[in-house]
Amino acid sequence: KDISIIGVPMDLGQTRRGVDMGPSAIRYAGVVERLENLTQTIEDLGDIEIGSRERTTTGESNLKNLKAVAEASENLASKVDEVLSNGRFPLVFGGDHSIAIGTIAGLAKHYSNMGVIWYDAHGDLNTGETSPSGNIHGMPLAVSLGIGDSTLTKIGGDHAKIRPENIVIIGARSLDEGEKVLIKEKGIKVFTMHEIDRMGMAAVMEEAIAYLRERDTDGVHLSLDLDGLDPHDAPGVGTPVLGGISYRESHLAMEMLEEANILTSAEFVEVNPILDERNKTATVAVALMGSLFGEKLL
Ligand code: DIR
Ligand code: MN
Ligand code: MN
Ligand code: MN
Repeated sequence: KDISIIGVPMDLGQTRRGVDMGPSAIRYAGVVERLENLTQTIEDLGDIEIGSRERTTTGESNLKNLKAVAEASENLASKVDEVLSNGRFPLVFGGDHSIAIGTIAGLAKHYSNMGVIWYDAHGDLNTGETSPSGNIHGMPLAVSLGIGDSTLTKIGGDHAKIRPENIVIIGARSLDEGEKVLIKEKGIKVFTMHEIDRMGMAAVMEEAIAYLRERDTDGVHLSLDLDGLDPHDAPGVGTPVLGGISYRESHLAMEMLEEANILTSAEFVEVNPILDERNKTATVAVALMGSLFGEKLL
């Protein structure tokens, strides 16, 4: 794989400061050095431009910082589109999870039946109506389905970017009521922590990969929110939830994705070095990327 790194220093999709430093923290943890021997080539395209940084307090929408998030998403979508046009693998670093709106909008220019693996404690399926927080980082999966505020759903074209039956959520343990309704209504495949505990991560990943293969996807995107992991292993996140996926289980998941050779893009989000313990969470992210791009124990 020829990888192009895109940093997105975005913190406007939620209210805790520091997640905009995620891309720096991941670079500091040595991502290029770690991956450069595993892949054919790796280039770092630097960070994309984040629009007007002032936070909107009032406005016509209950979505926080809507305009700035939309602007940044447009920039990111163009950059992801460009990387794919060059035949390269986009590897995106967040920033909060609202950046997935732009990543997926860019990917959708190249894939018409894309699969998405959403590795997260949360569903990120809220809309302005169902959101308990107004934080856009809780909405990107809904937006990518074409559900939610039109300022966001129209980014990259006024159409749904992905199909509900092409989504697999892994690690869910904090779903809002409206998200549960949407999951059932749309028939979205979810492996909650219950299934991970019960089946084990190996069986979960086998099923997830087989499920996406059956859908005849033309590309598969991994959107990995570090809060999918247990806070013990990934403490540097804005919304930690106890009882998460372990470090080892996460490595296994990455190794199985690498073996299956189905991924065409990936993003690692919600790394917040201000809330972290000595850059542990970025270090974990980089270690997982090692497995994802072919590092072997022996
Ligand atoms: C919550 C938290 N469901 C919300 N979402 C988070 O604000 O919509 N997503 N933290 O990663
Ligand atoms: Mn998320
Ligand atoms: Mn999350
Ligand atoms: Mn541990």
